[in-house]
Amino acid sequence: MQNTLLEHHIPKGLRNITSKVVNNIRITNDEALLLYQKGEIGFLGALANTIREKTFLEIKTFFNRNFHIEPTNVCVYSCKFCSYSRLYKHREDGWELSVDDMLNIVKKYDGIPVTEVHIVGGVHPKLNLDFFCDLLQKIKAHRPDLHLKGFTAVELDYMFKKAKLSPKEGLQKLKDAGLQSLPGGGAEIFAADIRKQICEDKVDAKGWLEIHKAAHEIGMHTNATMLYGHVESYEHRIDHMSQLRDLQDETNGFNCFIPLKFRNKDNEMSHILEASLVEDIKAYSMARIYLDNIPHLKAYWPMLGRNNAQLMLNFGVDDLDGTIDDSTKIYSMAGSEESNPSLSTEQICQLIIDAKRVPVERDTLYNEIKTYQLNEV
Ligand code: V47
Ligand code: SF4
Repeated sequence: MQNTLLEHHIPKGLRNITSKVVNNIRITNDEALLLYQKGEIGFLGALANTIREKTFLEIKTFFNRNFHIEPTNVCVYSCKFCSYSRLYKHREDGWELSVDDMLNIVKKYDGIPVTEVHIVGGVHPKLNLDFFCDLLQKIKAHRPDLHLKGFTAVELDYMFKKAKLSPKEGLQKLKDAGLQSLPGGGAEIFAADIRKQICEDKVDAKGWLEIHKAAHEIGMHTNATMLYGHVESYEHRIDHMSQLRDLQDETNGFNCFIPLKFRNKDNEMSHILEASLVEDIKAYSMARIYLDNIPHLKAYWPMLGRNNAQLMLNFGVDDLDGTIDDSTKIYSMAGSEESNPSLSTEQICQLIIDAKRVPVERDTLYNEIKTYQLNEV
């Protein structure tokens, strides 16, 4: 092992694992569990940061300019952690946008240099594959340069089953209509015993992974998430990340991993205390240490809060997502302190610079658009 400062602080029992991590050797699930159980945050953070700076992009820190469209919050499913969905039977609480409504949202950004639209919502029983193909085609026709990222595997699973298409056939149709990549939502925690407790009626782990695999096989990149800090254990988190690491070995189609902190406001899991900041730091650091084949680790600031997202830049994170400046409701409704998530390019760059990193605007596929210097912000 290199003779680094780190060496003097290695906790008992973690010397071999540390040596593997700093030498870019993959760690096993048992080793990850030991790190989770025995590593304190300074140590885990130093490891995660070492990997991030050595293997992934030194101190570059990415953000993009994007906006979100949420077609509906009506949902046939009943995930217990969800503060956002309104069941079909309570439709008076829900909204449902037409293709024209959504096109009007896109038109609001005419002349504004956004590069991506992120389209995710509830699973409405009446909105089908043809509706979304029509939407994608119309957005593309209006603004061909906008990258269309959309639909969680949960929405896709429902759409494809209704259309009686395989994931590959359904995804090909969406791709032909203009879809370019998939966000990472709906993964939660893969283990069946946890899904049974928190989201028993939607697509299972096998279905989620099949859809992402099919997307990778037709040339789309996708993201992956993990909802942490509720009823799951460290073992469940490692099992979740291990299924992602295995698929990534096969397809290399995941661009980034996003740990999503469970927020407890106004949902059926409100009695569960939210994870502490120490646990957040462990979740992010461990993700960077364990997922040696997923290039980017994103802190989604509207959910984590901008200050904690900034802090994570020292714990393996190299991406803060976007300068979202519209209404991303899913987190404000679940209790994030970011009740109106909006950060200008200047503000996001300042957060990054204050953490002694270099802000780089990227597109969805992490092509670099512009590196910002201190005096430009
Ligand atoms: O799957 C729902 C999560 C996800 C709560 O790919 C909650 O770039 C915390 O996946 N507390 C959807 N989390 C959002 C998502 C996402 C967001 C930003 C960027 C990307 C990307 C993906 O939101 C759901 C679920 O895991 N979620 N309710 C809650 N109470
Ligand atoms: Fe529906 Fe998604 Fe909410 Fe689950 S998390 S109830 S699938 S909107």
